[in-house]
Amino acid sequence: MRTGKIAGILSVLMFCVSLLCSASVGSAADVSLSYANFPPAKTFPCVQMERWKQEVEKRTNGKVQVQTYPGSTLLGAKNTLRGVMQGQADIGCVSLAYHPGVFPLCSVFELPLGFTSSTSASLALWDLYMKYQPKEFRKFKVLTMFTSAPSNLMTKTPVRTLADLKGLEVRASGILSKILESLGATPVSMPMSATPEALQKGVVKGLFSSFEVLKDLNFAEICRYETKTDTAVYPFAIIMNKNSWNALPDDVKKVLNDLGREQAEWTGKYMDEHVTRSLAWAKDKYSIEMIELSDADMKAIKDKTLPLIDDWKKKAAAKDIDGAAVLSDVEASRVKYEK
Ligand code: 3IO
Repeated sequence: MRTGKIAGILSVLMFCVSLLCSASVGSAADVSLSYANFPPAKTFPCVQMERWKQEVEKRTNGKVQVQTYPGSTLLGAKNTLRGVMQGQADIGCVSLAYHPGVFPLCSVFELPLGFTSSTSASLALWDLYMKYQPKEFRKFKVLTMFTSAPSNLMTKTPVRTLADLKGLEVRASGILSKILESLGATPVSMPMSATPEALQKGVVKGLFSSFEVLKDLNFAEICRYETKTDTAVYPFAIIMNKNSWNALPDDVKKVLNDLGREQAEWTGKYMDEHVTRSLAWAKDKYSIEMIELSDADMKAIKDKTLPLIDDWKKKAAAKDIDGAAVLSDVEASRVKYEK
């Protein structure tokens, strides 16, 4: 009887304490934002996501809390656009090349424009976005943008000459698939998140992307041959649901706006350093072979992919975009940031 009474009082007390705790946890953050990302947590789009979360939580003194969902746990590569538009996530990461025709202006970055680093391409992409505020993003608030490092071939069999590439099934996306096609390969378009299985099953014999995935997705184990082409990058956008954005207090909006360019640069630098680290790791662990093409093949890549720039211009013109002006702005940025 007595112990029963004490136990009763104790449980009421503990219940009150738990109520207090959950109330304080609930009020610590005024705003909670969900952030969907398609590839695995170790990859660079997710590393930059965690960095952005940390910075936002710090700079808003905990007023904003960000819940991150890597590895397609909230939205996958192909449904992030719709998911963020419909509010299934507040924020999402989009690889523009997965949506041909949807981004007629910013897809310019999928062309072989001669960027040699993710840092310079990311800053140039952000500048282009800020200058043109293209209507392809009108349904979203764009928080930041960045690109991969220049793309290279990672294959199961050696590609020592362009002739070795003929008919080879290689995974890419968007205009980068057209680059492969113009070089004689058989491109298979799919998101990066579908690539491990496609390589495993032999649906593709290699991929065309930046080298850091040799480590982050362990592709070095299956793709022992790496052929340097240093061609186009993959552009990315971090998009936010418009209603979620409009509901933010002004001071929070300012923090997020101030972070846009800085995040683009941070991600570019992280990527460039990580490519170097990943290549060293892949050499050490799997003795990958790095192959350089002949000068003649490198020139052939330039010549064969040149028509893609005109194709892009025509498609841009159909959407009332002055492609020549865009290309000359991007070239000016390239020169400025590659110095
Ligand atoms: C990429 C996408 C997801 C994870 C790691 C990555 N490294 C480079 C990319 C670029 C890209 O979107 C792609 O599909 O190759």
